[in-house]
Amino acid sequence: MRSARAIAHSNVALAKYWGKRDERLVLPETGSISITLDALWTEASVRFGEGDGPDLIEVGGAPAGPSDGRRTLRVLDLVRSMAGFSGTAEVHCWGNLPLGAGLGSSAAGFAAIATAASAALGLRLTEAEVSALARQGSGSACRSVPGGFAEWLCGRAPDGSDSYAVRLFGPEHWDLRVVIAIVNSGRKEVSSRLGMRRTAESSVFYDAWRLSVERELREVRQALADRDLTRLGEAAERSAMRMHATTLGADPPFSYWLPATLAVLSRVRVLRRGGTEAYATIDAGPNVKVLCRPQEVGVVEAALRDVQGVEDVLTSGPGPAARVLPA
Ligand code: 2P0
Repeated sequence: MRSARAIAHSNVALAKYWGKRDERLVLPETGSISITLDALWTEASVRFGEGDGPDLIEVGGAPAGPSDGRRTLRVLDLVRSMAGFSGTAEVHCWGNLPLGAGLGSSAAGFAAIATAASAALGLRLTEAEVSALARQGSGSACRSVPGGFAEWLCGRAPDGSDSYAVRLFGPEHWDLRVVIAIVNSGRKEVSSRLGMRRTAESSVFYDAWRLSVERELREVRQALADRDLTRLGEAAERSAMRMHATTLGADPPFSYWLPATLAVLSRVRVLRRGGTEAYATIDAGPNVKVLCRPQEVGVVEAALRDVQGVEDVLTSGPGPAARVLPA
């Protein structure tokens, strides 16, 4: 039976990816670094059969939307071509992540699909090759393949062969926590893909962003190596604020933030003034992710729950690599 099941966890970038140098191959303008989230995951089961009917792609029991469907097909076609196989595929994904809310559903989903699909056809790929495959479903997915604290290497090769993620440290390296304030778990109006395209093409701040990334990558790498929360948190906040600043400089301008996003940012600063080390980062959505130490999770969770407009709060530690599950 040509089938396999895999699990992958979502991730949050500490140094953000925002913009592509190649849309088709999903090659980034810059490198990025993330922490994998143990608490947020997607499972994918992939089954290949003989025959030439259409592929079936389901997410959470319903047919995948056009964008997810197209991107899944791209990953399946790459796997089929590597394996010299031309049959049809059936893909089912499920997990505990709201879709398109900036909580990394596509990162976990495409990491799980790439892992399961390559295993189902018996391809013996390296972790880097699976990561490059996941990247072509969704850029941030490449970082969920090695898991832990991962760096997506920007790469230079026009074919993208050197653009994949590597594990800087495993999840056991640092018991950091990410407390997520859910402000809105609905699908965002501007997808990440469109948002970063519009920004890279039209934002008057985009060049400044691109030039600022190298320093943040160095800072984040060093802070992770030293387990230095102050250095990590400050770099992660700068990266997030600068990424979001580029959206205001786009034409037409846009923002992923809601009023409660700003209220949470303000509460995080109040926490810091009170001596709790907490630092905020925000992805392509209104929800805020707060980095802190395990012993301060209770204080941070309570503070975020208290902010008007926060619907829910959930906490995660660092998560593992994507892996094939027993049949
Ligand atoms: C990141 N984000 O580094 C950045 C920060 C959102 C903000 O990667 O077009 O779903 O599929 O490569 O990976 C979200 O965008 O976009 C993302 P595509 P993706 O995590």
